[in-house]
Amino acid sequence: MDDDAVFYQELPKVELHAHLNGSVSFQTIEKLISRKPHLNIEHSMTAIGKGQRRTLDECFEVFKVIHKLVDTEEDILMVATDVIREFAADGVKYLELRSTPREEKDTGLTKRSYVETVIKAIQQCKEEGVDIDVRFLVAIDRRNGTEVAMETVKLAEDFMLSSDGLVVGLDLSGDPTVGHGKYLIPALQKAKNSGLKLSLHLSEVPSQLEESDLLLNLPPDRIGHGTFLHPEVGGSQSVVDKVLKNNIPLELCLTSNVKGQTVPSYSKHHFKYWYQLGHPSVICTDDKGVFCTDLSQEYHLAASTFSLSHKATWKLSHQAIDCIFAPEAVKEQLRQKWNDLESRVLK
Ligand code: 6MZ
Repeated sequence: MDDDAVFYQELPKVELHAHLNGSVSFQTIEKLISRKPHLNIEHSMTAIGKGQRRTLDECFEVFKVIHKLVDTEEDILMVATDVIREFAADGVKYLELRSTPREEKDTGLTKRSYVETVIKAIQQCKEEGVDIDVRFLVAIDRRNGTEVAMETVKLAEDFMLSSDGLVVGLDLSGDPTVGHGKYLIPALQKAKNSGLKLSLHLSEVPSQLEESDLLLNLPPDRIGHGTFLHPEVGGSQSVVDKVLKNNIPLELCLTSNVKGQTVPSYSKHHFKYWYQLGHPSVICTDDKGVFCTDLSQEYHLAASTFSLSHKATWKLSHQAIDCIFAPEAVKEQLRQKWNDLESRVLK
């Protein structure tokens, strides 16, 4: 590793946008494939390598393949513990994982046991002493409509109360070209009223401005991607103003957007627009397994593309602490951790 790569690795980091099944590493996929050889799944079907690109539609096909490989409690436990250990090994000190509870009739997996298993993985890593604080966002897949969204909110509410603070919020994700967010507003409003934090994928594709405008009235606590919110790419100033007025942080995933072809190149990524405004912008991975990246690499790419000094990059990772969903006391602990590491990392 060159000196620069060492810096990004050692930089303490906060990861706020990581889909569990998109974060499964090569090694874990190998283990899953050997558990289920009859599926005839090859590794090339679960990841998008260096220099490769796919349409967003094709990315969503990849998730379907991974879901076939991850369909028992045992699989989920392995996947979640592996993913948490990998983030920790990459220097991530605080992680919010998100995942869509799934029911699998053939294996007896229920949505409730799905969430319980992710929580068990988090607790197991904690007991092992893995140096990372992990929280969970229960995800709504927009394609499944109003009723499922409401069920998911109820599940998240139950776990918010029973998981000892591990379930902190709700994510709205899934194929942005399917369904309309307006039908999900009652469920999202209910979640918000009960104290769940909301992170919503907004304007990941160009056609969603009207939907984003509606969902911003909730308002959400964070925005995933927000690629097409600003006027330079067909968005609107009034939508940008809503984001600014409510100071809603953006979760930005450079490699995911480049490989999924929603932005033409790293240098044209909307990180630039929001960062220049001084708006809270958090670098994240999205799907580190599918897009073959890690958070250190994403910070490295952002810094080299937008000429950020080590000091500016440190500030970026430090400011991400303000955007986490865990309570103020956790933020304080993390700030202390950053302080303790600063003189050694930021030489
Ligand atoms: C929107 C995405 C996504 O929930 O099974 N997901 N949703 N945009 C993206 N950009 C590439 N990447 C992942 O993880 C996989 C699921 O996360 C959402 C999709 O709903 C996908 O099926 P889980 O752990």
